[in-house]
Amino acid sequence: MKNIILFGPPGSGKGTQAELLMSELKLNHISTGDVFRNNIKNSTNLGKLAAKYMDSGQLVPDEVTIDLLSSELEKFPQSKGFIFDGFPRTIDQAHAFDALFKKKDLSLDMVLSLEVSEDELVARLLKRGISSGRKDDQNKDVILNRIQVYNQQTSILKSYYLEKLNNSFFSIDGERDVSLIFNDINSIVSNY
Ligand code: B4P
Repeated sequence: MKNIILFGPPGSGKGTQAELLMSELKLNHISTGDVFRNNIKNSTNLGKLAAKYMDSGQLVPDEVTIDLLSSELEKFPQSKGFIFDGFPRTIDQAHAFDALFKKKDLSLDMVLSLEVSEDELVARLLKRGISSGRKDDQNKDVILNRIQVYNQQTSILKSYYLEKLNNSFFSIDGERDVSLIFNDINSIVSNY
């Protein structure tokens, strides 16, 4: 079983690389952002709540996101492993994740951290905003807020996992062609 966290700021390519890795390794892909967006699309209570935060670039509250992650894991009891994309995003989420893994007797194998400059993140997200219809990608202030939230609440997890996993934390230059980034990720994962 392989459990991998794809880590990085908004627009760093987590979703893009997770899709490629999922088809290569036949792992389950859990993207908290995708689950929230599906709930918004279907106008569920969770979707209505999540939209209030996502539209302005804030994080959805930890207790909601942690419960969601836990129930997503339950959906795949026979899984060969998971790619976590967009979770954890706060230190409390990371602690809850540790507790959940311990309870389920699972282990985290590696964290792959995509490094991309702020200018490139803004450019990518604005570009996606034109085609995707995603509200949080259409407004530069919201994008800048998401990056600020990342810097304030999420980036601290790099040192958390670096200390926790040591040799299994990998920083990857995410400011290159999608296929070059994937080649690096694939070789890290296959040599692990
Ligand atoms: P997410 O859905 O996780 O979205 P993201 O961070 O914007 O996207 P990602 O990094 O996956 O970028 P992608 O590959 O798509 O989160 C959205 C919101 O949900 C959050 O702001 C928050 O409100 C909420 N949320 C989610 N998880 C949460 C949690 N755990 N706790 C609380 N709240 C949570 O790439 C972006 C664009 O770049 C795409 O258009 C892609 O085509 C392009 N791209 C990718 N790689 C490229 C490359 N190498 N070169 C050029 N372009 C590239």
